[in-house]
Amino acid sequence: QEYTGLKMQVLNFPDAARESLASIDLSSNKVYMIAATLRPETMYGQTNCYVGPSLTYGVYEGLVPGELYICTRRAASNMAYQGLLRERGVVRELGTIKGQELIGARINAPLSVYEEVYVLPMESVLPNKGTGVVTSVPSDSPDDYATLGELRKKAEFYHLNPDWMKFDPIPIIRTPSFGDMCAEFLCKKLKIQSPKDVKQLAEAKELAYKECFYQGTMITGDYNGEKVEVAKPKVRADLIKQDLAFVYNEPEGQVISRSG
Ligand code: ZZB
Repeated sequence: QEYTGLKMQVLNFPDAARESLASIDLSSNKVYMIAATLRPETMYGQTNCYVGPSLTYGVYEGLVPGELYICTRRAASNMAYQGLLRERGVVRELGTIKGQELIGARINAPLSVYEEVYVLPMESVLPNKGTGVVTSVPSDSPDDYATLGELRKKAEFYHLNPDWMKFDPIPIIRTPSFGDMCAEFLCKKLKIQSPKDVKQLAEAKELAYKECFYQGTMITGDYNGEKVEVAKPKVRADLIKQDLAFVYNEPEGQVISRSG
C-alpha cells in the first residue's frame, strides 16, 4: 500500500504532552505528526486529526536535521528502511507518548481551509496500519464524519473542549450519486448512528472511495473543476514538492483491516 505521509506540524502541545516529552527539545525542533492518507486530494477539507488514545507513539528524527516525527514505532521502522528517517535502517526513539496525551494539540493541516486544527481521539485507529495518525476529512470519510459527530455530542463525557471540534465539514468533491459531501450523505443513507456501526461504516467507505475516485469532480482548491482521478496525483505531487508530505509505503501483508 502506498500512502502519502502528511506532515502536520505541532504548533502547541498540551501540558500532558510536554511532561511526557520533557527530555526532548520541542522548541528548537519542528515537530510533526505524520498522518498516513490514501486521499491527498481531500486535504482541503481537513477539520482535525485523530490518534488512538490508548496507542503509544514515538518521536523520531526526520531526514532533515531539526525535524522530529511523531508516529507509531512500527511505522518509524518502515520509514527507517525507506530512508525517511535520519539514518537509513536505524530507528532511534527519542521518547514515547500516549495518544491520550496528544489530544488537544494544535497542529497545522497542510492545504486545509482550516489552517490550524486540533488532535482528537478515535477508538478505531488501528495500531498496525499507516502511522497511527489519521487526518480527518469528515466531508468525504464516513469514519471521520461519524467520530466527529459522536465527539461533538458527548464532548463533556470525553473531556474535550468544544473549541477543538468547531470546524464544520466543507464540500470539496462533487459526485453524481452522493452529492457534495458524500460521507454525510452515506452516513444518513445507511443510518449510521455512531462509530460503533462498524459494518455500515465499512460499506460506506467502500462506496465513497469508488464514487469519489471514478465519478468525483473537485469543487475547491488548486484543481477546481478537474476530475478527482486527475487531480489526485497532482495534489500529491504538490504536497511533496512543498515538503509538506512524503511517499510512505506499507509492506505487503502488514496491513490489517477492521472490516475483515
Ligand atoms: C484522509 C482521508 C479522506 C481518508 C477521505 C479516507 C477518506 P483503508 O482504505 O482502509 O486502507 N487511516 C489511515 N491509517 C489508519 C489507521 N491506522 N487506522 C484507521 N484508519 C486509518 O484506509 C485508508 C484510510 O484510512 C486513510 O485515508 C486514512 O483516512 C485512514 F475522504 O486519509 B484517509 C472513503 C474514505 N475517505
